[in-house]
Amino acid sequence: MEKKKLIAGNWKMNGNLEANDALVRALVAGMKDAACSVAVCVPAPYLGQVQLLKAGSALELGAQDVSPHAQGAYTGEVSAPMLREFGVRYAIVGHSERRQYHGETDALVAEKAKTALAHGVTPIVCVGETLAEREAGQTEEVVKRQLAAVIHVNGHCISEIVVAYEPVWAIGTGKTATPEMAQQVHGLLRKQLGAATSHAERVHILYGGSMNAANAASLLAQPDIDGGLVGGASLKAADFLQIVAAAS
Ligand code: G2H
Repeated sequence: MEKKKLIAGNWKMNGNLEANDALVRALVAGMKDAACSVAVCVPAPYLGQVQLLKAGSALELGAQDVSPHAQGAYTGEVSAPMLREFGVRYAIVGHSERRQYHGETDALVAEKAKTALAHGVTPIVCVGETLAEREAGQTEEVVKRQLAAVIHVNGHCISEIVVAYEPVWAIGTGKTATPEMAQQVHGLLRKQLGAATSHAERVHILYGGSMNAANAASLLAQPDIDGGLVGGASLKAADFLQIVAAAS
């Protein structure tokens, strides 16, 4: 059976009660015929709101981060069991903005992925090279190192993760990797997964980085691009729904 594509919106630190209401209602109404899976990863305070708004629809809920700990004295953290109480299916881990602004290391990202999985939340593990790393010819080495950190912690249940390849230089910049550039890295990641698990074909490998209504179809046509992690274009229902249509 062919794997459905997955389109996940990453709202980042955007939204408010009124705008979220309009956006989620429009998504729910507009995705009725979608043949792909659709999720929105929303800021933690809005999880309850979006959980209620999406009730009864196929829209899945995601968080943008998760604690490496299940509970305890960790001020400011949100745990995977808390996320589950709000019906959260996915949590982004290791987004480059968290690696860059919050000093998240490969080891921390792996711990977050492990804890999420243990509590029934699927981690969307982000990997990607900076412009300097690409120009230095280090793309393969960087993404493999980032993915290996997670695979080695979670070797037995690797098929339960989602991987997102997000070249850092393409994030929010309007510059997109060409479909061929993205496919080349996705192919490498698939091969790496294949060396670790017999389920590599089942793993969704998403592309992220200025995906929009105009470029989605050509990216999604690549054999190892199983969906998208969409930032800016996920904040407008019409744009996001066009990406969903391109994946359906
Ligand atoms: C990459 C992406 C979403 P954007 O961060 O994860 O954002 O589509 O705005 O580049």
